Amino acid sequence: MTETDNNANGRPGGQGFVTPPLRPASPALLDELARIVGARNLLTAADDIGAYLTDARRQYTRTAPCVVRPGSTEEVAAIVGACGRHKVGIVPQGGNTGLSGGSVPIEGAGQVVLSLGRLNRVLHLDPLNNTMTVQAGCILTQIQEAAREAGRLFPLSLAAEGSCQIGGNLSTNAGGVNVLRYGNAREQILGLEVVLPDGRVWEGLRGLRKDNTGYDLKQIFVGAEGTLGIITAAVLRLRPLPSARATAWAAVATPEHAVQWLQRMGAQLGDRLSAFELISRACLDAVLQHRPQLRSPIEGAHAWHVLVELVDSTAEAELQTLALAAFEEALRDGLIVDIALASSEAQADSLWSLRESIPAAQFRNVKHDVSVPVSRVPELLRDASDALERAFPGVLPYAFGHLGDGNIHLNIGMRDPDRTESLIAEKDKVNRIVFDCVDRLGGSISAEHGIGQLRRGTITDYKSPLEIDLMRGLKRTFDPLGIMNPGKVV
Ligand code: 2HG
Ligand code: ZN
Repeated sequence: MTETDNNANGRPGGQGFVTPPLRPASPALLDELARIVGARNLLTAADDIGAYLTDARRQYTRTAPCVVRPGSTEEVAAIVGACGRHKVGIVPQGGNTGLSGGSVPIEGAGQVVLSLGRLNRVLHLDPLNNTMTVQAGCILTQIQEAAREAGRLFPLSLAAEGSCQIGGNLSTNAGGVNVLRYGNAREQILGLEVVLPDGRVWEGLRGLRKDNTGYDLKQIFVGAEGTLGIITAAVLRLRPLPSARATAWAAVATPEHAVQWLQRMGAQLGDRLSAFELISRACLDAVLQHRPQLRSPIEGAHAWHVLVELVDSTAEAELQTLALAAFEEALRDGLIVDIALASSEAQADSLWSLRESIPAAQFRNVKHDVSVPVSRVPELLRDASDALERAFPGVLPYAFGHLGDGNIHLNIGMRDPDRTESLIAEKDKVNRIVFDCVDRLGGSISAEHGIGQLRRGTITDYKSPLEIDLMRGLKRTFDPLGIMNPGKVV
């Protein structure tokens, strides 16, 4: 099944989930929306709404009758109520940086895009409770900075942090580079405020670390990609701000060595380990070509690299000493071949810019965001590459990602770049090969990028009918009219 299997209402046809038909937004609904938010916050001109209708990866360029920009939770609730009465689908949107098309409409359904960008205030910071209450449209860097100013850390960190919004991060359960130490977006919240599909507001902005009073409702909305309701505010968990950081770039002979080194570092340094990113030679080469001003931190052509970061609340020198001892041991035992330890913040940042340039350096190919148990990552890399080479001789896998979480971005191009487009034309077959390997190893076909419209037709092949049934049951319970982000997830 592909994205084209979404019918005009975004309903999964013939799969046992029937919602009442939805309609395209009518002029009467647009009038109502303009009354709720004021005419200047209802965008309808093609030039004004274009940027909201193409996703970050430029996979989908859609049409929509309008983009509505509420300025308060009450306005969000009123919009949802109006769309419900008119039976019109709503597409909640944060920074529109998602990678699976969850934040842009499906084509031809006349859906209303609801942008949360004006809900951008930090509402409260409680340094003794280590919490911060924010509106959904706050940009991730704005939140990180507010936490830092209070001497705290908000640890969620990802490439799009300068433009993604916390509501979107939570709705997609974003991952990023610090999951190893701090967990996914899911682990960063204590409470939520959510506008439900019937227009009621669930006021769950609690700052409690213990609350054992039945189902954990907030977690149902995290990762639901706006299909069960719209997150309008959140109580975030803050952490102690580390005072020391050690960042290094290592060459390793094989992914097996990298996994063994990861385990060794975990045993030696515990949760000081905050990032452990695997980078294949193809990725590093692509970055050096794409950004010629950057340099490889290590001489020689090595097949695999690891960017490792440790943080602590001790003195910088103490952490550096611990790190050096661990790195020397790894070199002596042959777990790593070579290593460069950053000796300044600037050097650490330039190691990170190598890593962060990878997505742009290999933009056009067949992308996968998969996870398997950490122990099985080497098998995944080998099996998938072998199977792809058999089916498409001359493939070039760009493998990189969050090895510490078992999450690999396995993006497939061709050694001869002129043949990449013909591989992209066969992306369904490429996906199948990769996902079948992942499935055999007990993995997930979407580790951190969500389902959106990109993988909606695929999850039914890799989740059990029971899981799909339970997910559809939730959807029906929360959103019987099917107006919330139709055509996404389930
Ligand atoms: C990353 O880890 C992002 O850089 C993007 O998840 C991955 O572009 C990609 O494939
Ligand atoms: Zn990633």
